[in-house]
Amino acid sequence: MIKKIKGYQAMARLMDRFFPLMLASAFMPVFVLAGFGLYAVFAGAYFLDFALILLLFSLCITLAMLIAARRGRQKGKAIPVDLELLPEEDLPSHWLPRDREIYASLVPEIGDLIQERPEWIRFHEQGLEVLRRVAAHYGRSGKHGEWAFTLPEILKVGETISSRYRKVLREHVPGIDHIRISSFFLIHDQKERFRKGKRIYDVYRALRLLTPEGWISELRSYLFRQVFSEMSEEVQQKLRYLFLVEVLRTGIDLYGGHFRLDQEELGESKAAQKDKKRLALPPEPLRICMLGQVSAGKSTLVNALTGAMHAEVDALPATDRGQVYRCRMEDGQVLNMVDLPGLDGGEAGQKALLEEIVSCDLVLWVLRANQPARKLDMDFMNRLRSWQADEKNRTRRLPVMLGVLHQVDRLTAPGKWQPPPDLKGDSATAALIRDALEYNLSLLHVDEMIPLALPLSGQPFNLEVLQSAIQMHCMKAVHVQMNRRRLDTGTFSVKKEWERMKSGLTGFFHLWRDSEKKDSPPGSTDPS
Ligand SMILES: Nc1nc2c(ncn2[C@@H]2O[C@H](COP(=O)(O)OP(=O)(O)OP(=O)(O)O)[C@@H](O)[C@H]2O)c(=O)[nH]1
Ligand SMILES: [Mg+2]
Repeated sequence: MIKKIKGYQAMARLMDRFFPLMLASAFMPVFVLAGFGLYAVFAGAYFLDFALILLLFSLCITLAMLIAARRGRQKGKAIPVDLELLPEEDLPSHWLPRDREIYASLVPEIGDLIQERPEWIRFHEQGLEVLRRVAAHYGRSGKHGEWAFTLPEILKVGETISSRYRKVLREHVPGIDHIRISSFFLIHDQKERFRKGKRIYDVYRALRLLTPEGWISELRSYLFRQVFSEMSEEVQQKLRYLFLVEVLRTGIDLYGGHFRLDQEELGESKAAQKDKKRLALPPEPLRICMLGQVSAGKSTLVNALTGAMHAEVDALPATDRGQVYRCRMEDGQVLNMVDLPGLDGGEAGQKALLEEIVSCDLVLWVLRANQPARKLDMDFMNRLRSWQADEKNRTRRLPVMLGVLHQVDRLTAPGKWQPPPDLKGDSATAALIRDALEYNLSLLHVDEMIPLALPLSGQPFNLEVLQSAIQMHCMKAVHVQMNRRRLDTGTFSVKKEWERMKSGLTGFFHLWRDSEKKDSPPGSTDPS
């Protein structure tokens, strides 16, 4: 709501004819009143009074039209632009006196150039013209002299101008952050629509001016036309000027040989860059959610992954609400492990789970190997797919789905569990696990499924394989998070975050609880 109001105000500030539009709508009640007035004229026989008032109003309107026409004629006139936007002390300190002289001599020329008021679509030609003039000042006036730089340099020029211009726009154009380009397009489309029937409309208008409704509509359409001429010429001129000044400054850097000096990334060692990344604010932790039916072994898995007994483990339904365990990987990357309540088929529970799942980055979908009933899982998967198919969620990525075929030790008779040395081998247990994997994969179509056993007594089976699979999928999960955060907030730098997270995910996947990290030496596999 606040954003909307801000956008509204910004439109008003940028478009000097925005308020007249508001005024026009205020005339509507007057128009209705006019109908009643006409009735009163006939009913009360006020013909003379009416004619006099009519005459007076016609005179006023004619006067207003004359003024408007005069303003229209003046449109071709030059619009003065303040050329003093960049004072001497704001010029780059690495510029030599010669650069400053060139700058000073070219700024007024930019003032002249923009008086041609080129269409925005052809504005780049003026940018090139400025570059040409700078090149000429630096003695590069030969054929194609202005192109005396390398391809990476020109790309950098574009990048530099864009980033500087962005800053300039924010400084000089009030509310630019709150106006969507679509608003301008909307106004432009309206303008085009009005243009088509212009001729017939003009005749109709002339006739209509003889009636009181005519004046009002005329006044209203006049106001509309003013609004539809998009941003005011003054604002446009200011924007053109500021852009060309940025081109000029970058041109001076380029031809004056300072361009490299101005690039902060050059001269900075790799180690310094690395330190900078480490100093940056911690990125939002990846969210890994445990999903699965009641007693599938989610909490046991959290404990195994974090190497400790934190999550409540019970044969009876235990996790009645989501529990978050903040963990760290070996290299400092933070993860949030979310232990969710089991899928129990209840509508409220399913809804709550869906909310959790669509706002996480990686799902560990825990399936108890000896439980063939998969209806709850499949229903939930269908719910997820239809959530994504919904038009408003089309641009959202679903989290990475990693299936965990858990408690595979229960596929064998009690007391008979022997971890198979090779899952591809001929042993009966390996064959059982393969069948179960195939069956569950065919039902759920997750990205990958890893068999696992964490028997109470006995060694964990395949835990390292699961850890590497998580590690491998973490990169994809980062993309999911980028997408989610971009759509949720729209205010963070995808590039910066990606770099930060990527660098944090290169270490070996081994988790421990955050609070315990203080006591453990870095890289320790023992959480306690
Ligand atoms: N044999 C065997 N038992 C397991 C294994 N993993 C978990 N269990 C047992 O299964 C039961 C349920 O485990 P939990 O981790 O509490 O299951 P959960 O999915 O968190 O359950 P809810 O939170 O109630 O949804 C516990 O008694 C565990 O000890 C396993 O790999 N093998
Ligand atoms: Mg649990």
